[in-house]
Amino acid sequence: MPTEDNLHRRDFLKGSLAAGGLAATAGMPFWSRLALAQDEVLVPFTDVPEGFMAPPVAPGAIHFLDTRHIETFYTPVGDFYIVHHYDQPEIPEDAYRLRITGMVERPVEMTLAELKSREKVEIDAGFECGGNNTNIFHGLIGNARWGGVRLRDLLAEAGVQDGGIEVVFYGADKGIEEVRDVQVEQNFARSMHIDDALRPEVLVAYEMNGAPLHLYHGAPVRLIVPGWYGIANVKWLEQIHVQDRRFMGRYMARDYVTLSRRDVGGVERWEERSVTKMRLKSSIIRVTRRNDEHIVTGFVLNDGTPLRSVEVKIDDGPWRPAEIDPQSTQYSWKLFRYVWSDATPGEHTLVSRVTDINGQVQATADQLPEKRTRWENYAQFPRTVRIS
Ligand SMILES: Nc1nc2c(c(=O)[nH]1)N[C@H]1C(S)=C(S)[C@@H](COP(=O)(O)O)O[C@H]1N2
Ligand SMILES: [Mo]
Repeated sequence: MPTEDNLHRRDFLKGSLAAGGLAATAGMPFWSRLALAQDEVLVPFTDVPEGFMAPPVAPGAIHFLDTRHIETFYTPVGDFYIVHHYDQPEIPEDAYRLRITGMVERPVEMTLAELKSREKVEIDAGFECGGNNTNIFHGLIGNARWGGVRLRDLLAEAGVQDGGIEVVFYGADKGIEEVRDVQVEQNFARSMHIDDALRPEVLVAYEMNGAPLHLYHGAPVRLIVPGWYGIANVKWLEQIHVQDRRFMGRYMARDYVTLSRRDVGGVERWEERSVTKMRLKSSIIRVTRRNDEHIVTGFVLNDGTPLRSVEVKIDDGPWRPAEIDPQSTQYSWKLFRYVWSDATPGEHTLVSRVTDINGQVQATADQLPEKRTRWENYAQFPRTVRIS
């Protein structure tokens, strides 16, 4: 982006938010309304290559956000990132069945209408893909209000048997997988321990931002596991299976597995760990100018542990406290902003870091354990801008 780009033209985002049926954020502090003021302009990042563009939403395509243009607390459905590993199955609503099988007293098979007749819960949850990366400026990210039924209510209805320790979630999408040299057809599947499955915030969701789930986001039903990386949120969910041992499918045991060098009880080892809870992370997404003031905006994601602070550092200066959007909830993304009133012309490096109430501090890339896989990128992310 070679020149300052007036963002005000992008009001289609606001339009689609209204279409999603969400209440306006009247009464919120002015800074939690992210749409730019008429006289506010985007300051160009010098680390974004010229011509960098987010891919459009299209059938079969991956989509990520241009994080410079995040303007709303709830990501409009039409701009929420999209990741899928097989096809995007179209399931007619009247043909849909959710099955609960395995180590349960009363196996369940229910229609969408039957699912919707259960008590409905809504929760804000933001998440990112476990493969989100700095080369796309962390664009595999979104925040939405999800509506559905608590997984634990459905499991209680089915009655989990003693010894049922693992809950497996199967999507309707499938592909050919190779295990050693054998090729078989498998559906997308993920699993979790029964204790995680019984967390009250885990939803079998059929709504996103007040509307039925869109095909690309798993229509008609998906799992939402607040606080976990996106991979946990199984789309096109058709079967929940309880079993007495760990599930070892590709996306649990072989893929979305972080290989890093860690201290394992006093011994340094290369360890493989399944991508589950989101790690504590913040990132700057845009810098704007309005009159003499510069405003640095960013996001925080984590596993839901309350935060203590978000801070911004400019060049070699001190860490300065940023404000966290009061609209944030435990599992939403947390947008933050820092008003930079003493910006001087020229190139500057900006970086953010977040600290949670347990005193865990977002580390620099150098401080993190050595990692050999592309998953879980949560280091401090320095950005560069040019102030004119
Ligand atoms: N059935 C199914 N669910 C899936 C996937 C998939 O390939 N198939 N991809 C997962 C991954 S890796 C991510 S990051 C999220 C993305 O959800 P979204 O496309 O709604 O943003 O869905 C998860 N759920
Ligand atoms: Mo992902």
